[in-house]
Amino acid sequence: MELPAQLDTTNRPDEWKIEQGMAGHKLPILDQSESDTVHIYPPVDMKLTKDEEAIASVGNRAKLFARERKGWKGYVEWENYPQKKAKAHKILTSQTFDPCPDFNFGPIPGTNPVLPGDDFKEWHTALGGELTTTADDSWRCVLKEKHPDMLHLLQFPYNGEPPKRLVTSKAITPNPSTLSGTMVVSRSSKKKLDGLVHNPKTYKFSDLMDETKFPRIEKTVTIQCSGTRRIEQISLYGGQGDEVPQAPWAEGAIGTARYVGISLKKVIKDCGGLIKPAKHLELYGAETYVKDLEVGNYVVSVPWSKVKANEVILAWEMNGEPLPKIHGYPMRVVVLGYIGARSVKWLYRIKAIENPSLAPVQSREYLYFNQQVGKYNLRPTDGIQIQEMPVSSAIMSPWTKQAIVHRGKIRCKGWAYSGGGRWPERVELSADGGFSWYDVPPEKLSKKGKWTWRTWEYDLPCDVEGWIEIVCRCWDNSLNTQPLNVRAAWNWGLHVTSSAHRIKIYSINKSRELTRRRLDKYEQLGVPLAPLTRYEIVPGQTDEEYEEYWKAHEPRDVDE
Ligand SMILES: Nc1nc2c(c(=O)[nH]1)N[C@H]1C(S)=C(S)[C@@H](COP(=O)(O)O)O[C@H]1N2
Ligand SMILES: [Mo]
Repeated sequence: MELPAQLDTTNRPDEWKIEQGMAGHKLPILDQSESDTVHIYPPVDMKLTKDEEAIASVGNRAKLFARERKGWKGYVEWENYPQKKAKAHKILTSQTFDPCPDFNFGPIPGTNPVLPGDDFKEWHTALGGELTTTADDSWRCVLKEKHPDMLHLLQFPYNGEPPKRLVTSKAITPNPSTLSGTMVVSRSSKKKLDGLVHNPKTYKFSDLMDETKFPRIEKTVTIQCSGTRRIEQISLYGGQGDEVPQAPWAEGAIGTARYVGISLKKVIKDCGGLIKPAKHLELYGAETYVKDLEVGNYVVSVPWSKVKANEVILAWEMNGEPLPKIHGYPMRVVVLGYIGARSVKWLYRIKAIENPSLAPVQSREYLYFNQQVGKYNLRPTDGIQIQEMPVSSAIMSPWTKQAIVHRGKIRCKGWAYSGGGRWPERVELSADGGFSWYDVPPEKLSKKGKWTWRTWEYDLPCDVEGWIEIVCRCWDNSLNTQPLNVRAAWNWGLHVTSSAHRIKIYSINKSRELTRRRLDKYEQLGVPLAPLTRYEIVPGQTDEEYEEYWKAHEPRDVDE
């Protein structure tokens, strides 16, 4: 019989995957709101459009979007020029762009960089002028400044994390994670402090270095991105992170470094102090930020109470060196105990204002929503502005799905952190999915610090053979701890994965006689242990052992 070349089927080519629950997101959205169900398919073959006339009417982009300051490559000022913002908006809305590939439902590309960030790149080139080469400049800077082993999650705006083995190798991260766009700017320029202060001033870099006016502060600080461990939320349910596209962070979006700088409070005092009703400080970073096709600079705010407590630092040195470009050269803000997003890089202006900033990074992103808030019922006012991170922790070694041969103890390593000036007081590990817990002994935790994480190591007792779930959780000094499951903290913004960290491990337990003898046999015969799931080459029992067993025990069958 001739075999048919093609199956005679009406199935779609991915029918099996859909039936197996692996591609349900490829199905049409079902609209059951009326008596007849309607299938809503994504548009096919969407043609990209471009209204050349509208774009040309905006004017000469090289002039419009020119460099704002000498030496500050890539800096276009938006916040001072509403008309310029409107023109940029017009350019971006007069054309359509290829949608970024969605990876929420997988597969996440296995490449490095993982995601190119095409949206952000295209918006920059569409705006043109000074921004034409920003994406390339940024990537060039990454390759020059970052550790060669970085895992680049998003090429532009740059997001990257060190591999796990480097994250906790030292209490001070040798080369911390970087989580944002890159600017190439110079020191020879001024910072402006204005808004609701008595004497608005402009400072040269050297003015701020004047130690008689502004005493130096040196602090070891952990900066954690609110997207840390986002990958666990993504793997559970698709959502919408803020960055474009949302970076699939693992446990490395956190780093600890020693910063040198001055307290922002002193600078405000130097401007004669705040004028009523000022209660917040708006911080301006020089690079271009796009949100919903609206263009601006990177702007957030911190409350005066935080500044007043000397917990907001203007820093220029990191780990004994001038700030690397990618970490904000020449000057960045370091907000102690707040999420990374508030520690503005490439700082050029500070403005005293009454209410938290209306800029998108403060008011429309980095919000923590209730689980029942999603794409179609989301209002920014319903989200909590994320400032202090809750207590969290992560197991950095071993990796999930790894098999481990051990003698009753599994060596684990990781970090623990709490925001807002709280610190990890106890780290606990469970080898049985979170039913029973062991303390990491205090001497196995790195030193306490008000603004820093603690790294830890522990030989976790494990009595069993087979798949186990190791769980890690931390208690901070205020007795806050972590929810036990990702779902409990899942949110549409994919922020703050602070649930206890769970990994699955296959335990090959040599403290068990049977396993030990078996592994010896593998060794004698020179049969490799890996891979785990390969069929047996060394039989579990010889025929003689099998017979012996039944001689010594009751038979399988019973007669009556
Ligand atoms: N100007 C500017 N500052 C920024 C960002 C940015 O995109 N632009 N990203 C922020 C975010 S989200 C984080 S987590 C931290 C990361 O700092 P690091 O790269 O030094 O780790 O920088 C913050 N400061
Ligand atoms: Mo971040």
